Amino acid sequence: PNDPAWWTNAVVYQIYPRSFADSTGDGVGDIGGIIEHLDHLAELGVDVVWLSPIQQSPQFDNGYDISDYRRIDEMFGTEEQFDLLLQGLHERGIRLIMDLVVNHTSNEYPGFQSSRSSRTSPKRDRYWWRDARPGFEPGEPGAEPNNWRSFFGGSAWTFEPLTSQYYLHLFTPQQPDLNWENPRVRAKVYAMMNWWLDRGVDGFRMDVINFISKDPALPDGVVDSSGIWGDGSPYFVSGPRIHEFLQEMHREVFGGRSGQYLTVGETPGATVEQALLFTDAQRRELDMVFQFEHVSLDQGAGKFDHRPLSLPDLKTSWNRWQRGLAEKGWNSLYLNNHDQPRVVSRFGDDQQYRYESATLWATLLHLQRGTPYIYQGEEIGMTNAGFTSIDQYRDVESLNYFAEALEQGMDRERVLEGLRRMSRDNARTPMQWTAGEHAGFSEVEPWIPVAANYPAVNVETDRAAEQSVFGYYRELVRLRHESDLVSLGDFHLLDPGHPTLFAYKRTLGDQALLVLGNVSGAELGVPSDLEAGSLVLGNYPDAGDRHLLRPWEARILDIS
Ligand code: ISL
Repeated sequence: PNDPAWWTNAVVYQIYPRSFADSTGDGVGDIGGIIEHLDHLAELGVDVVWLSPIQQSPQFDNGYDISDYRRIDEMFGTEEQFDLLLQGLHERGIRLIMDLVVNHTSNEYPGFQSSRSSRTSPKRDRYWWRDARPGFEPGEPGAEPNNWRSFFGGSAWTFEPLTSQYYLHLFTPQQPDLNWENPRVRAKVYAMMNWWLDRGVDGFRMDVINFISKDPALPDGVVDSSGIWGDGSPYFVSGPRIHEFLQEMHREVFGGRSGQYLTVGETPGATVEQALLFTDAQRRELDMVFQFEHVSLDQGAGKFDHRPLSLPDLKTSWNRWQRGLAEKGWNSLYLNNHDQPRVVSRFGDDQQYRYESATLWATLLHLQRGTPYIYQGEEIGMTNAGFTSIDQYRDVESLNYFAEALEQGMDRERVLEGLRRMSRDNARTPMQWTAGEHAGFSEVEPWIPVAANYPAVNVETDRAAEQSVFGYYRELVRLRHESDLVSLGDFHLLDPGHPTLFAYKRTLGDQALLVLGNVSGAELGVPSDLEAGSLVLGNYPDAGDRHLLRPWEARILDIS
């Protein structure tokens, strides 16, 4: 068989540049700030950095709305600084992957400006323009071409009086969707990707890449609880030509290249079966995808409607993904990113057992088969923001939801409670470097408030502590690098129905590891058939009692 791909024992670190480190004193993180902290990444031992978008953008959705795909936004620094960053990473043996946002552009992208200018613009067909619904006056309420709801509230269509038609945007009106049916659109995207690879980057994280192929009929979706809006996802999630487009992209961008690249697709709503098609190496589409099943288990009717996580549900879900991508395909492993609340607050205990629960979740994630992703701040156990007032929030999704929910008569405190739990801003507060002013992120007031716990939770304090989250992550990264069993071994879930014990085995040849996690703040008896092995790594200072797991205790045991 072929040698395993280089990324099978790699660990990726995600940087959200505006919240990482501010080197210019304007309160916003930037490339210079990343350069100042390269040794932090090298010491953690990661192999790849994924940068959230730094290209020119009006920043309506924090850079996920790009207006010039080949330029660094001034707020993040200069072209030279970008090249220095790339060089600094490469010197440390770290690869760099860029965010590729090509389901949509910014509405300020020149191609969209031309497209919207007239019905006969040569670029008209690069976006989705449609007439009003038959029988309605263009622009009047209910006249949208279909009933799709946008992810960030309201209709997915915006009326353009200039030409009396509507354009499609699955996200905000400032993020019009590109029409991938148009071969010119695809050719432009591939040329741009090649341009970045020629500049030296090592691959891409592809934003909502499974949304790029839409059913051109754009049919109405089933109406949701609002009674107005419909769910268009059956017509754009893994749409009719998705595999054709990804195979074409692979051919046109990576086909003639011999370097070591990484592609990871963000694929909300993807099933295991679809993920297998995306990541089966023989199909030449993507190396791996981010799936969303495990981060949807604590949601009810919508994202802000909380329900408690059932551990058996999580085990069932992860097990299905581990088994489904065992022979072919590959998993990416994550609990955090810039869109998700912090795992230690979400599924752990961010007070008394912050260290223990942060390292427990790290263990359960990192000992699986797949490529783990660490989101900035996760490696020191950063918590949710703890915002109590709406004017602390910045995220367009959160602000739109707040306005819409109040308008619908929802109780203000309940809405704020939903945001406190689930807002994307929980992940976007400034990186906490020190106990000093503004957490060492900036010399001035940052663009978004620092979480109040920074005097206790910060890189400097954590790294000096006897029990350091950073130190523990470092061990997990080292294990993956050193052990074929960790990177390539088979996964076997144990005790699937247990409400608080998470147990699994990894096996490769005659080697075997047992992973045990107590997902609770109470002591837990170890089932007698699992009282085995010698401790490889654990999150308590001593091996403890083999019959008993302490609160949020995690153990990795050699049972070869
Ligand atoms: O966080 C979400 C909203 O509840 C997700 O649905 C998110 O919108 C989805 O995962 C797509 O995310 C990506 O594309 C968005 C951007 O806002 C996110 O930051 C990005 O990760 C539009 O580009």
